[in-house]
Amino acid sequence: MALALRLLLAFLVIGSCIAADNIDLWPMPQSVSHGTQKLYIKKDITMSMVGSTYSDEKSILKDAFQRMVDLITLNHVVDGINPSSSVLTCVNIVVHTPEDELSFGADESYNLTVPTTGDPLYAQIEAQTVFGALQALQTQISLPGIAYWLEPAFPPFTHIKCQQCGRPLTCRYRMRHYLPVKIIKGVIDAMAYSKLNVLHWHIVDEQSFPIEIPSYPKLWNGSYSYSERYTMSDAIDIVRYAEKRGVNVLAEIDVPGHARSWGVGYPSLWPSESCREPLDVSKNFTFEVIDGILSDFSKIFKFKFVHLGGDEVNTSCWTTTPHIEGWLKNNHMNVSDAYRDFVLRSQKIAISHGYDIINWEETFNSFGDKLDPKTVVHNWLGEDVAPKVVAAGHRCIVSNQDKWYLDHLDASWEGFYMNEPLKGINDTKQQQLVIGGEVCMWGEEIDASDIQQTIWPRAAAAAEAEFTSNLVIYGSMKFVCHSQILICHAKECMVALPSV
Ligand code: CP6
Repeated sequence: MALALRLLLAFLVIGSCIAADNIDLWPMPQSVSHGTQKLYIKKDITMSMVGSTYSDEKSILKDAFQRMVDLITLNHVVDGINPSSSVLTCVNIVVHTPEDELSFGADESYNLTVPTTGDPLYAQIEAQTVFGALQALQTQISLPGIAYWLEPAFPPFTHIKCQQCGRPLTCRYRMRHYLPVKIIKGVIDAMAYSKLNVLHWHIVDEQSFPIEIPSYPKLWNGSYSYSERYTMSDAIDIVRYAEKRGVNVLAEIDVPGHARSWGVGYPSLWPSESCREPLDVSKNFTFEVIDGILSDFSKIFKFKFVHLGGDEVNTSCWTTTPHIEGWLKNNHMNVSDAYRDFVLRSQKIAISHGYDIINWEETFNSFGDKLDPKTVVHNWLGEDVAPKVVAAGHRCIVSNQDKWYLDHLDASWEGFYMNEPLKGINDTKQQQLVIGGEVCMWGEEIDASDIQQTIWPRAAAAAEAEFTSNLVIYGSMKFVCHSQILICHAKECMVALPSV
């Protein structure tokens, strides 16, 4: 019944609209239509929630609305105009479910209608979840006709419908320089503008272990410096900040490679003083530490998934360190077996803390048949892997580095726009296993001073390509994905900075 009513409503509204021509929105929603009469916004525009079953106890909508008003005032204050035509005084937001947890696959669809008549004149947002309503507010900020504060604007009657919107891209930056919390929040703001909905935070890498882990308090001895650290409350702050903008935070610990920094505080995690990665596979302590980290993570990072890395593992330290070599022999294992067992044991630990797992594609390439079937395989090397992953029944995130790596500074935004994450996947069921696309900003090339201008606008091109590609570019594409920004830390890049 509810569905029938919704369909009827959608039909009536669309039926009464004029087709969209030249409205500038990015990413472009599924459908947009507008008229030609001028519209003004009242300076003290208010928000209401008449008809909502959602109560906004966490103040998600109220705060988003305030941000919208602040942005519009910041950018477009025009004094001294006494509007003679329509003035928008209120935005009524109808959310149909009380849920306020940002779950994976949350329904972010919305309808946004901005009429030009009515007393009082109010815009109406209708969404299934508060996160759909957030996306609608974001669209409303971006509307050319509305974005001009008390200035005549062109789209009079505007109706926007977004079904699959909200969405998805997974960008990530992983940084080889420490990024202050404020900078990360700035990236999250910009992600929300483009409707990217997952921040993939690659917190730890070879060169730096910047996050506080109460279970193993010496781990962050491996940070660059005392000031280049995140406390638990910084992490909670980031997660909460992101959540309020409809962005999930996917945390990564990259094991067993890329983990040299762990041993600064606990040297027994290294195979030896002279050979420091991958993590010592032969010691139970290694897995106790992983358990401690994931236990602490589970109190902060509430997203359904955790990323366990698994890429670029060079096992030569395992065969050249006598005690590990002996352990391998006693257990009748070669290094490939040990790599596989390391990843699978880490997966079990993460699952015991309630997480679903994401691993980089090398794990699939090396022992795909042994991976937990729920594992999401994260592509990065090339275009030919995703088809194999989904044919094997695994879910996949696509980040093919030939087209979608932001740290390839010469890669153009057109290239980001044109990437086809479903290339080579023709079966509809298999296409649905591609749960996301992710554009990647690794930290070697950027620091706090230039991360934003390096990520954007190319990440926004990828964000829009995913939304609308079924309408605009790729006939067959239906793509629901999520967005991530990967942050990680590496020291070698710091030498590239001019010394002061
Ligand atoms: N760091 C880690 C990196 C990369 C990976 N893992 C990487 C290497 C080359 C390219 C992109 C990313 N910098 N820990 C691989 C996933 Cl082109």
